[in-house]
Amino acid sequence: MTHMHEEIWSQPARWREAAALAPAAAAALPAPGERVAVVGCGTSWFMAQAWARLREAAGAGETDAFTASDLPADRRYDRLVAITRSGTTTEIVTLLGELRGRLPITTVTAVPDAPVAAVSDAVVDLSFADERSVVQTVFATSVLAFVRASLGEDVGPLAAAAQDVLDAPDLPAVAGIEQITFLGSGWAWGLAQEAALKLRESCRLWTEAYPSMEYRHGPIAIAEPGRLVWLFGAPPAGLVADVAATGATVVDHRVDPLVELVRLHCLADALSAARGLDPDSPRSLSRAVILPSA
Ligand code: F1P
Repeated sequence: MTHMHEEIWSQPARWREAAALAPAAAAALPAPGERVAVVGCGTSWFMAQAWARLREAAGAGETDAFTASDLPADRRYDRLVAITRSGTTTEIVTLLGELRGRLPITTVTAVPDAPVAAVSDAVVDLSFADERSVVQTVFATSVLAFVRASLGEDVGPLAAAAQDVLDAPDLPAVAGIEQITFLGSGWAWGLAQEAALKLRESCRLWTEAYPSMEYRHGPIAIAEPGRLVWLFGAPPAGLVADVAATGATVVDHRVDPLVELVRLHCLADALSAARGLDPDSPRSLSRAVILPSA
């Protein structure tokens, strides 16, 4: 059994732990109304995108998300939030070092004594959700469980729904499917991008992701039999029929997008095994990208 498998199946318990942490961690998080930039790389960037849209939707304040290498230099924020499982990713450590002292920095990490801590003003310790697999699953979703609890949501029903999916995943048949596109709107778009990344990393599958309303603006041109379109969250009017008309398979469960990401994890687990791949050590990837100094 792979580490990724164990980590996927640990998610409901870790989400409950993450939610329980929220009250004590409140002082480290942006205050309501603060203008916030959330940064990350890879999976953590997609979680940053979801966090930004969730925070704005909750009315907690204007929030932008950037990859750590691409924060516009002239933007003014009240606080920077960084998400990094390893706490060692070069772009994160570099950016925080540059911004330290110019605005408060909160870092959410699985390794609270990693180099990132020295360039942060506050650290949210999610070490209980650290992972041994290179491919991230439980750390990323625990960050969002923590965020949602911090924004006042009851994570208990989400954890229960995730457990139901793990018990009976109801996976789409993907034998013979050569390409999958993931679609989502609002905060679900970050999760659609994460779903696409997960299958690239763990299964070397050709995947793409778009905001749902963008799909008919070009990407639908590749939809055809043998390809699959997977919807995260409720789709816009008419989209399912338009995709079905191409002959592509449509996956449309309409459950909470975070719970749907767990179903995707189950597919990544099954498909990587079927393809004889090791998701714990995927080709060309490492736990963190640590670049040589220029
Ligand atoms: C982020 C990350 C992962 C990716 C790969 C390299 O690391 O880009 O998302 O899957 O393993 O690292 P981190 O900053 O969250 O530790």
